[in-house]
Amino acid sequence: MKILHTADLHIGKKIFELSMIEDQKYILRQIYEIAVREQADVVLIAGDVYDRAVPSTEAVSLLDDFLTDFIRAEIPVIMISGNHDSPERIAFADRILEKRGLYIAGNYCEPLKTVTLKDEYGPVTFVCMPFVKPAVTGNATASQAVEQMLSTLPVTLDGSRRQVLLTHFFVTGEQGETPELSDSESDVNVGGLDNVSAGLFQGFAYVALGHIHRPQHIGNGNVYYAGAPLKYSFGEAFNEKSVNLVELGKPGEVTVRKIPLKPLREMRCIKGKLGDLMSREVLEMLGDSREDYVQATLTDTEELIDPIGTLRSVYPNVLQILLEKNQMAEMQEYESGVHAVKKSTAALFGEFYEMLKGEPLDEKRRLVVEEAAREAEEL
Ligand SMILES: [Mn+2]
Repeated sequence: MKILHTADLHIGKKIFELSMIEDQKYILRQIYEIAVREQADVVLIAGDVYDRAVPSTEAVSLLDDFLTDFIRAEIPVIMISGNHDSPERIAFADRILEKRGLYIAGNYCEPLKTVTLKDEYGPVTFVCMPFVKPAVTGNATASQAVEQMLSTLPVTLDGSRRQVLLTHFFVTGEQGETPELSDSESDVNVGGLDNVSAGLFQGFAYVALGHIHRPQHIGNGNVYYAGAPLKYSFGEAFNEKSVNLVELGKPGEVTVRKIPLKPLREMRCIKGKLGDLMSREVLEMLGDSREDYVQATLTDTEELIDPIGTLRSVYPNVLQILLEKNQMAEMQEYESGVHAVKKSTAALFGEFYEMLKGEPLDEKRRLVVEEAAREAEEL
C-alpha cells in the first residue's frame, strides 16, 4: 500500500499580512499530482489543516477543491485536526463524507477513530489521534493523554498487523531528543508537559506526525514529521519542503521516500547597501528570483528615505526590511544599561553614538567628546 503523508498545511496563513493563498493553491496542486503520479492508495493529512480555528472563506474553498480532487480520483483521504484547527468545524459532515472516502477525525473521542483499508497483503488500520489538550482527557500531561488513548485501542501493537498512526503532538525521541524546529511553529513548548516520547508508538508500522514544520524522522521507529509543504518564515529559507511516500509491504516491510516540493515563490534573504541591492549587476544575477519573497537586510549607516518603497520597485514581493545598525543597537542596549554606572560620560556618549549611527566614534570625534565631557564635569 502506498501512502502519501503530509501535514501542517496551514491553509489561509498570512505572513507579514500577505495572503499565501496563491502559493498554497500551487503547492496543494503539486501534492495532488504527486499522489496521482505515484499511484498513492491513500493520503494522510496529520493536522493543522487550516491556520486558524475560523478560516477565511478563500481558505475553506481551497481545501474544498483540494479534497474534491482526491475523491474524484478515488484516492481516499484521512485527516485529523491539529492545534490550529477547530475540531468541530474540520469534522463537518464527516459521517456523510466517509461514504465517499474522506475520513475526518476532529474531536477527541475514545476509543480513537480507526479506518481500515485493504491491499494484497490484507488490512491496514489507520488510527486517528487528533490533537487534544491533556486536561480534556482528564490528564496532566500530553504523554499521559496519549498513553490513555492508545490503551483503549481495539488493536494489538505486537507488529504482526499493519497499523498506521496519525497524530499531532510534540513527539520527541526515546531519549528525549527534540525535533529540529522552524521559526513558523508559533506554539511549541520544548521540554514541557507537551512532550510525548516516540517510544509510546512501538508496534505501529508507520507514525504520520504533524506539528513540526521541518520534515524529519524522530526516534527509533518509522516515526516521521512530514513538515509543512511551504516555508512559512524566513528562518526556513534554506530548508527544503517535502511529502513522504510510504510503502507498506508484508507486515514489517516499510520503505519511506521523501519527495521534494517546489514552491511558486521561494523565500530569499538578501543583504547589502540599498544602492547595491538596486544595482544592475545584482538584479541581473537574481533574474526571475526578484519575484521571490524577499527579506532584505540593509547595511547602510545613514538614514534612508522609504527603503521599502524603493526596494519594491524592483523586488515586487519584498516582505521585510531589517536595518543592520538597529540590530546591532538592540544587542548593545541591554549591556550598556547594566554597566552604565561604572562608565565615564565620554564612554557612555560613545555607546549612544554607536547605537544611533551603527558605527563607533572615530578618533577625531572621540577626542572632541572627551574634551567636552571633561569641561562639563569640571563645571
Ligand atoms: Mn503547524
